Amino acid sequence: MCATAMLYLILRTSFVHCDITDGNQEHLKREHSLMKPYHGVGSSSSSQWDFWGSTLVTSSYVRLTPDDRSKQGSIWNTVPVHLKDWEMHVQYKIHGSGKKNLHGDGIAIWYTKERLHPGPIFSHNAVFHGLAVFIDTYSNDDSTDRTFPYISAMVSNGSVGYDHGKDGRSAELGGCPAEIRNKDHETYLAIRYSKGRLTVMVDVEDKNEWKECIDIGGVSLPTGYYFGASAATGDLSDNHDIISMKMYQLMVEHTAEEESQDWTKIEPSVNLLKSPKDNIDDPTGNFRGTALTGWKVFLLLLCSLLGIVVCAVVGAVVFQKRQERNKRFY
Ligand SMILES: [Ca+2]
Repeated sequence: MCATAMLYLILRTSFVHCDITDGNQEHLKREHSLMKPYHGVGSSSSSQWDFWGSTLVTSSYVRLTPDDRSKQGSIWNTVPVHLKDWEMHVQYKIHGSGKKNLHGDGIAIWYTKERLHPGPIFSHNAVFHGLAVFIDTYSNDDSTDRTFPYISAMVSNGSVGYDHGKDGRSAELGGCPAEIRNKDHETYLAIRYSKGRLTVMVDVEDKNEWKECIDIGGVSLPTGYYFGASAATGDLSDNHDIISMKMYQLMVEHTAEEESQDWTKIEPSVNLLKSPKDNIDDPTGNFRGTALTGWKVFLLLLCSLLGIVVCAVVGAVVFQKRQERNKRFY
């Protein structure tokens, strides 16, 4: 059983490493990417990125908020994304003078219909259409048992908003804790969307190695939405810096039926086989789920085997009794 589980884990890990884009520059989409030294960002009419609020653009980073109270900042791509399969790599750094648990609130990465909609959720509106990935550094929910910083994802069609007081837990699709704050190096996040599958990967240790954080199927996202990043501070604060956002097109074939569909009309949704709550606080959920299934199969086999043994014993006893009875008659 243990060997099967280990083999699964190894296969799964290697799958993830093979499957992620190699960062092929040919597939880099410059119109959706933000890179040093950020020429023209926000300052010209031909700029492909707008910035808002406390955002400060230097030649080596884009600071969404400084390490000061009550700041809100965001940066938005002005060009809608018309790729069906993509991968966004975000290089960022969250750092500040606050001690453990005395810092906030984090960065959100958006792929939404709305752009530049300031609001209370990491300086964006709580109600949105599309995808959000939260790098949440502050636990708003006192009763939580989870470790922060925590990375989570949410897809919304505008009917459900992000619950800031509960760190978005009721609507999250999955997540993982990640020690991303005050590192000596920069940290990375990859969001991949391809063929209805959403994968979020993190590289916290700067080892050039992705670690899976979220991986779920059944996700529908349209084309024509915008990428953005936003951050906010409250009573507690941090520097929230974006170093780069690099967008890669994934070369994936689609069926003729999929190609003929109007992808801009797709409603953001998730067709979960299990409820979102099952994903909570269980970054190894898939792995454990498989092991559990393995145990169920094992128990089923054991029961079947015991059943066969019992039947055989009963059968043998009955047969012997009959033989004895027969013997008596002859
Ligand atoms: Ca929070």
